[in-house]
Parts: sequence; structure tokens; C-alpha cells
Amino acid sequence: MTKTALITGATSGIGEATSVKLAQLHYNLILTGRRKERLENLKSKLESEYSVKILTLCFDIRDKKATDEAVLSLNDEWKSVDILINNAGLAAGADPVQEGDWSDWEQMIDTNIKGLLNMSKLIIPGMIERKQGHIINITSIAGKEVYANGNVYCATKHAVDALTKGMRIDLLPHNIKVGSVAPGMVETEFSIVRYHGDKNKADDVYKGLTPLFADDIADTIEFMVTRPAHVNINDVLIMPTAQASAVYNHRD
Ligand code: NDP
Ligand code: 8X3
Repeated sequence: MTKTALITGATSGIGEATSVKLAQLHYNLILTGRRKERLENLKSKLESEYSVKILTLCFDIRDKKATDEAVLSLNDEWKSVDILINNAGLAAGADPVQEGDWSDWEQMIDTNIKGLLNMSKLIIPGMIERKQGHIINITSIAGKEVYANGNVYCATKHAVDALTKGMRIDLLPHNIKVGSVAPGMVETEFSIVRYHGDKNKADDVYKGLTPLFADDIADTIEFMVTRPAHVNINDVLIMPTAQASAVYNHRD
């Protein structure tokens, strides 16, 4: 039977690349994000290229009511989600903690932690009922290490790392796989968002080295979801060759 995957944050970067990869594997997909036009364009492309069914849900994952309504409105054709990719997230700002912006902090905490938690809580009951499921949380090297000016973003990704471990324990009796992918630098819209649209600052992040690309993370997710039923990949820390840790990079 065709499986269904729900991918949050499918409108760009890692989420978009993962959508393409899972469509190639012939999963039906529920794609979410705030940018409706991008969701619709991706739906048309994937349906025509890979003959899969795509449902788009446009909402802000910080908005609990909107998220609840979107997921609880899924009909019988769509409500059995086999794979949940909790990918929607961001860094906002890069300042010493004493200069941090409250609204940046709220945006990160509400998206990266509360959004992920709410989405998981909505999807898990169906997985428990069907006694199978797979949840993959996108964490980060920032969930393993803390770097200067990373304070709150690192805290949110450490939280996702802890939640992944906690979910794996709680869902153990229910035959639900829980894993995470922790990437280093991936060139997506991530840095443009982090620097509030400052393209020069964003470009500087990747200057003089070859970062990871969204496809590299999608390949990793493909590997994780195609393992046999008895195999769960707990965590994958994946870095560019030119990056040894959150702070040690080799630039030309
Ligand atoms: P992008 O900015 O390219 O993509 C982020 C995605 O998250 C977009 O689809 C965006 O959709 C969605 N999103 C953000 N905020 C919200 C919101 N409030 N409601 C709904 N959707 C939202 O970045 P990446 O692809 O790089 O990021 C994906 C994940 O990977 C994030 O969790 C990030 O922290 C993590 N990560 C990224 C790394 C990197 O170096 N790029 C490294 C390690 C981890 P829309 O704007 O349409 O709502
Ligand atoms: C994104 C990677 O190094 O900017 O999570 O924190 S980093």
C-alpha cells in the first residue's frame, strides 16, 4: 500500500528537497508551510513528474489553532500519516544574549520547539492506533554544540535533540521509529532568514567552502525511511567535509 509522509516546511531548502526525494520513492505527501504559491507549485511539479498524490496545508506552525484545524481536517484518504518529517524551523538573529531580540527568540522557540511538539502530538495518536510510524526530527550541529551568538537557536535545537530521545522512549511500546538528522552548514534560505534578508551576510556564511546542499540531507532521510522494519537510525550528524565542528571550518 502507498505510504503517506507529512513534511513540515516544504516550501524551500531541506523540506523541499525531501519532498522531491520522497515523491521519487512514490510516497503520497502532505506538504506544509506558510507560502501558498510555493506549496502549489511544488504540488503541480511532483504530481506531474512522479504521479504521486500531494495535499498542501498552508498554515503558520506557531499558530496552534491553525495547525490543529489543518491536521484534524484530514479526511480518511490522508489522515493515516506513516512518516512525519518535523523540518520547519529557523534561526532568527545572531547576537550575544544580552543584545538578543525578544521577538526573534519567540519566533525560534514557537516554531522549532512548540510547533514541532504540537505537530507531533497531532500525528502520534494515529500512529499508535496503527501500531506503526516513523518520526524524523531535523535538529542541527547547534543541537550538539553551542557557539558564540547562537544562544537561543542552539537551545531550541538542543531541545529538539532531547525531545527526539524522549519521544523514542515514550513511543517504544508502540512500534514507532523516532530519529533525527543533525546537519552542519547547509546552503538554503536558512542564513537569509537568520540575517533578516541581508543577502551579503548570508553569502558570507558559505564563502570559501563547499557547504552541504539540501539534497544531501534529503539523501540521508531517504536512507533512514528505507531501512527494514527492524532497523531505526537514531541520529545522523552530517557535516560538510570543510566543517569539523560548529566553529571549525576550513575556508580557501
Ligand atoms: P529554509 O529557510 O530554506 O526552510 C525553512 C522551512 O521552514 C521553510 O519551508 C519555511 O516555510 C518553514 N517554516 C519556517 N517558519 C515556519 C512557520 N512559522 N510556519 C510554518 N513553516 C515555517 O531552511 P532549511 O531548509 O535550511 O531549514 C530546515 C530545517 O533545517 C530547520 O529546522 C533548520 O533549523 C534546520 N537546519 C538547517 C541547517 C542549515 O544550515 N541550513 C543546518 C541544520 C539544521 P514558510 O516560510 O513557507 O513558512
Ligand atoms: C544550522 C547550522 O551551524 O548555523 O543549524 O547552527 S548552524
